[in-house]
Amino acid sequence: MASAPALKRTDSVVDNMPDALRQSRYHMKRCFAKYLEKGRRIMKLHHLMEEMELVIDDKSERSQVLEGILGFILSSTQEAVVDPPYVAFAIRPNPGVWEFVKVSSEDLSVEAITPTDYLKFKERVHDEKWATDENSFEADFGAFDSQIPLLTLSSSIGNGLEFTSKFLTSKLTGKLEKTQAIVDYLLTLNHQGESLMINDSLNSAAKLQMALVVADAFLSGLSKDTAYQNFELRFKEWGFERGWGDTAGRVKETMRTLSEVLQAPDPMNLEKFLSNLPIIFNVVIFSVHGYFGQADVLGLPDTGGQVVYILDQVKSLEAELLLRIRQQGLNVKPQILVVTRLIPDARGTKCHHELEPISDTKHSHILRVPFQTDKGILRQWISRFDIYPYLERFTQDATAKILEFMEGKPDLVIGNYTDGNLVASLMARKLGITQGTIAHALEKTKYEDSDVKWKELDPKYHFSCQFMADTVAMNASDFIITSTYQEIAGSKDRPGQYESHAAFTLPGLCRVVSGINVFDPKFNIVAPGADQSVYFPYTEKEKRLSQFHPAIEDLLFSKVDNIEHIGYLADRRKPIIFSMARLDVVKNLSGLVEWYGKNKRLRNLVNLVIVGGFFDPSKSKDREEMAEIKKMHDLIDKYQLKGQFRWIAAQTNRYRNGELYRCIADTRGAFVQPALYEAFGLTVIEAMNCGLPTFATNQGGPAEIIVDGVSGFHIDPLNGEESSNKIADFFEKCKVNQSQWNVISEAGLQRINECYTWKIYANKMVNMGNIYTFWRQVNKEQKEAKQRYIQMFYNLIFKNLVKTVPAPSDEPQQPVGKQ
Ligand code: UDP
Ligand code: LCN
Repeated sequence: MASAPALKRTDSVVDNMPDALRQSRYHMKRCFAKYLEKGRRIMKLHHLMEEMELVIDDKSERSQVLEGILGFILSSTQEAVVDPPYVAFAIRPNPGVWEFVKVSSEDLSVEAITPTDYLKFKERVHDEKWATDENSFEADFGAFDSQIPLLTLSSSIGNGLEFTSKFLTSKLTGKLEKTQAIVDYLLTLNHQGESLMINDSLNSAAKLQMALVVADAFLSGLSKDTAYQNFELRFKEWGFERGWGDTAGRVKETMRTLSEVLQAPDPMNLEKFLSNLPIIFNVVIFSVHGYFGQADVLGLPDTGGQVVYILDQVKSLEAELLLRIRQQGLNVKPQILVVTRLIPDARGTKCHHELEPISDTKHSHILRVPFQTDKGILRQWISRFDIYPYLERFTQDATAKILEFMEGKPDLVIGNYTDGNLVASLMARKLGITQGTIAHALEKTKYEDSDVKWKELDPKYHFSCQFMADTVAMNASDFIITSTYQEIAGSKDRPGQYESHAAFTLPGLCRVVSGINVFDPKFNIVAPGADQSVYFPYTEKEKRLSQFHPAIEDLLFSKVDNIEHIGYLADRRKPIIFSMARLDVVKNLSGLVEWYGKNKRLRNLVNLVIVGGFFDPSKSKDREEMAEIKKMHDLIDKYQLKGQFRWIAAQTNRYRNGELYRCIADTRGAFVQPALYEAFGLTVIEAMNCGLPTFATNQGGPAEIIVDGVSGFHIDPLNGEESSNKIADFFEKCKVNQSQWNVISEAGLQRINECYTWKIYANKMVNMGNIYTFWRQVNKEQKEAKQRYIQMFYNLIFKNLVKTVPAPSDEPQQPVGKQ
């Protein structure tokens, strides 16, 4: 599209559009007439453009029309609804920012409309009666958020913690009495009934401030290393309890920070003080669906990166809690419980065991609770799409087990994916505890028009349950963690996963006129890492796991076909391009094989190795996977790949996988992640951690992980020719200049260490747990009102929808790949 002048910040589309249309009135009238030709319908941007091309077939005339504001408005249009004589436009000038207008095709007049009106336009295409019924059900979660401060810039979305500290600071600023909220909060802190930080004798800001002055003078006389126990009794007399620090030095620092906050609050000190408070000891993490285990589960239906993420998260979180608790001077053992479903038909995994300690942790466990029905315990795996009928009972059973195991309430509950987040919301509500939400991937944006077409899709996916559950959880949650910006607010051209819940409609069921606001400070981008004891650079020779080398040599280079590998590499001197994923359509491994097959230059330069799925389609129960397996075999034949391509079945040993990435790096090869869409993409950071130059999809998370051309490369999964040439160009350059490869390898590692480590993650996670717990307290009344509304929504809408999900038959379940 022609480069168009951007709208001025203060100008809205509705102000600019009339002039823009007027300037090209003749062509626009014809265009609108064309749009109207097919009657009511929803059009995407490419439809609008295609039909415009038909009307204005002269290229230079067209570019003239598209120059200026009109081009800008059209390029920002996500969607339009034709409803003669009107065309309604949903325009997104910036991430998270939407404007809705309706244009009359008769006189090209433009009128701003509300999101509700726009949704009604959409509904009319699918269910006119419902759309025009004045009493159709509308859900408005935003109505309860009038007191919630919102971020203003698109670029700030996802920096919620920083913003919350600033807002809290403003609430506490002014007279000393305004800081009473902190004192009241400190008075509530305890561990198993034993007060922490202060006791009732310091029940006002003035008393606390005085006591801090006295304590500071006293601490100045002690050496920094003096243990807290040495002055504990004296502090108790002054009203202080344990939790300020383990040594005089640390206590003094915490007290100074609080003194400064009481004197004149500033966001940095407030965040520092709240982050270091002893608030979180016991954490529950829900990951309900799939096979949750520490071995032999990856690649099983619905079981992928989420499991890897949570196990690594637990290790880093426990280490962070242990460190903080020690520094707070407390002798408390933190507990983290990952709660999942117990599956009696465990298919060779440990998913039928109730309790399992988590490796490399001291106090963390997996707790498995079965799904109960009227007929007893559900034995088999069921797809995440069919899981809704079991969740309420599961929450009750799990809550009872958790309370028993932890001997009390957890301090924080974190949900994962739709099912885990719903369960976390129900439990958090019941126990009155802080809740964090992690989606990994929301399903809604993966299917075009999945909301308005819900009736069509529901029998297979039960999206009505899923979207309602997601909306409940994201509204109930105190904070939301995402791996990337795009997960919240997308990119310039594509709406984010959360953003797609801002306003949507399920005609005949519910019009969500305000589902979530991506400018809400509950959103935080906290990217995961990869376990650096497993995924470390290929250059760290002394750490390399050489015991795996014979097996990897066999995996890559033996000439036999067996159940673990097929195909072979005739010229082993060539570098290897490598990919590893579940064999889902969206992962596009077959796409990569095709690109490679078609690109002679690339084939001459490198070999291709793929890890994923298995080779016999008749053994798969998943239709998608079956088709992918067949496609892979066809491609091997079609492009005569024998001798240049090795296909290895899914691998479950992460230590050996780590070494495999490094062995690929030894060949001076690269990792390629060609997914049609990837929410985050753990394999991308695993490969980069091993020093393997990485080419990854520009659709989704990897586009943020990699800085194109600096720490790796972006590839367009929809343009195989361009992508395969980009890879070939790189290897050609490396042939001429060996150092090219090292430059990208090292920059990839640098990027990881700066942004994608579990240490950074765990630190932020505990800070969030602490600060949002305080925020929750400060915002108690409003939160309660919203909770009531959410509960009503859950009871009146969600619970009815659940009844439409059929119980599984005795047939083996149909696994559906998880993106
Ligand atoms: N993985 C594996 N064996 C396989 C395929 C994948 O161990 O055959 C691991 C991979 O190393 C990564 C995870 O499974 O840790 C996949 O996570 P990712 O975020 O890439 O994708 P997801 O499967 O969650 O969509
Ligand atoms: C789910 C996905 O689809 C991946 O993109 C993520 O990396 C994984 O979860 C872990 O968050």
